[in-house]
Amino acid sequence: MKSVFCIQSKLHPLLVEAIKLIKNRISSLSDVKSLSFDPASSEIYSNLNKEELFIFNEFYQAKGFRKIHLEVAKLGKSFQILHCVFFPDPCYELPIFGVDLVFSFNNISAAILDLSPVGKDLPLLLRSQIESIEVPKFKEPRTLPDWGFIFSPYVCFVRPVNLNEEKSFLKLIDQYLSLLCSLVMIVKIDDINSLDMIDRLKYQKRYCFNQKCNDKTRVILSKYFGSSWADEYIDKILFEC
Ligand code: BLA
Repeated sequence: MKSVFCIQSKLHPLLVEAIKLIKNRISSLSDVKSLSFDPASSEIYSNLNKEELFIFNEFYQAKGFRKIHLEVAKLGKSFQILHCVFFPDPCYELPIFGVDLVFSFNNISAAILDLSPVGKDLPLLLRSQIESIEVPKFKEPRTLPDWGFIFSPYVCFVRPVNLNEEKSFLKLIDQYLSLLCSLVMIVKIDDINSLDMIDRLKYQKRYCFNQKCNDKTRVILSKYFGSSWADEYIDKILFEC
């Protein structure tokens, strides 16, 4: 499989930087291995009215994570999207890391980042660590949709208005990932049949179920690839659980 780096010349520089920092964090994890996936869903190329469409997917597994998914999509001239989710191994007391960067006509229209709980709250230690991060004040915060109750109180959902804010958002991605990567080394590992593990899996399913309620993702994918393809892609690739 080609790496997403091969297509970076076609991408917004901020997106390229985000990919780099996420990949650096992934390679810092223990026992990282690339998950092989059906090539038909790893690299998707298409054309619509002479507009080039592509979606690149990379999947990894590592100690503490059952699936790490990094996706970069370029849908014609209008949209560029970075989507990344670290789904934890439910035996580990770890949150779900998620980031979505949506560029519309070369401007970021949505930047969202969270460490989402897989229980009633985030673990206490993580909460105190996140609170020590200095979150910059973004000028255009955005309102979460109804299904956004799956996110933590520390979710950052903004439209960065200038380069400064774009850089601040990148820094925050790295800080959240840094916390997650240190946490994986010290958290408790529960037994595969433990009640805690079963409960965390239930929360992962709830996370995926609610992410699937994001009509904006469905609308965009349907516009370019048709609605049944979009539904299947959302179910099987983006939020399979
Ligand atoms: C919003 N997601 C969006 C939007 C688009 C996409 C077009 C609207 C942008 C805007 O309102 O300005 C599209 N996102 C995609 C597509 C993919 C994608 C096509 O990932 C993949 C191919 N979404 C996630 C993850 C999170 C997430 C992991 O995939 C959170 C960590 C959140 N995206 C999210 C939220 C919105 C959004 C909360 C705003 C939804 C709304 O305002 O209704």
